[in-house]
Amino acid sequence: MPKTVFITGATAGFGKAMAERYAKEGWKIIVTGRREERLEELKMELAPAPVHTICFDVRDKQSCQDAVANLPEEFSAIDVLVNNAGLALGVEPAQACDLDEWECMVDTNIKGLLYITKAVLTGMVERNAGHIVNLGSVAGTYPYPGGNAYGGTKAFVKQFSLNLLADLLGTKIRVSNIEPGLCESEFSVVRFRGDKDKADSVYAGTEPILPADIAEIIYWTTTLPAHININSMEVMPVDQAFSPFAINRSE
Ligand code: NDP
Ligand code: 8X3
Repeated sequence: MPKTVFITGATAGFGKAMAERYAKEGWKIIVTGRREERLEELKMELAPAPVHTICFDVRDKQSCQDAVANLPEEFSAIDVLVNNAGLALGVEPAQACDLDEWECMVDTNIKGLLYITKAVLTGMVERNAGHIVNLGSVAGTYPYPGGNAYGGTKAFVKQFSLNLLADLLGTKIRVSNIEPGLCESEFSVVRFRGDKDKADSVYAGTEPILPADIAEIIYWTTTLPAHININSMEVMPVDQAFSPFAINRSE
């Protein structure tokens, strides 16, 4: 019996690569995002794999609930939920940030993840089976200039994932928080509000992680024996590491 994976934000980057990875293994795939034509292209690319597309914005609570409630029967028993849809907007210091952009990150990365999780969790608990994978980030652990609200949303994802595990003790449901570092996708294009040159400069001269690498890690995480749970996994390219504390010197 093929398993079913529900991937939010599969029109680009990690989500698209995950859809390709799970399809290769014969899974049933539910893919979501706001760009309908990209969802249709992905469905065609993955054919004849069983793919169900749902076009909606994860910031809309009702749409999230409807997306899960109205799944066709053959896709309705979700084995793996990947809460992947998310974004960063800007790298300006907090004092120069746009409050609407902060709200957008909170609404997408936190509230959207909560809406989908709540909608899917009910069925997982009834079936006493399932795996929720959340896309955190190294930005949820390590502060950096300009990380402000984005890092804050990913710190929420980290703690919420751990707290879910605490609540689900005694069930067979698994929860994992995958925390990537520098990965090349549309992430930086979105972060720099469509400025492709600025986005490219983030990855220039270095070897970032690619979406297919994250897809491989998440596929592995969700196909380990059922008694094993990866609580969290921090993943950075070999070309990325840490810096000393910054110190202001007035003289
Ligand atoms: P991409 O920008 O390539 O993809 C983001 C996906 O999220 C798109 O499919 C987009 O679809 C979807 N999305 C964004 N906002 C919404 C929304 N409001 N409603 C529905 N879908 C939405 O980024 P990545 O693949 O790199 O990022 C995926 C996740 O991984 C994010 O949560 C990100 O924070 C996290 N991450 C990324 C890292 C990186 O360096 N790339 C590192 C660490 C974590 P559409 O626009 O069609 O709605
Ligand atoms: C994305 C990684 O370091 O650009 O979550 O914030 S970082």
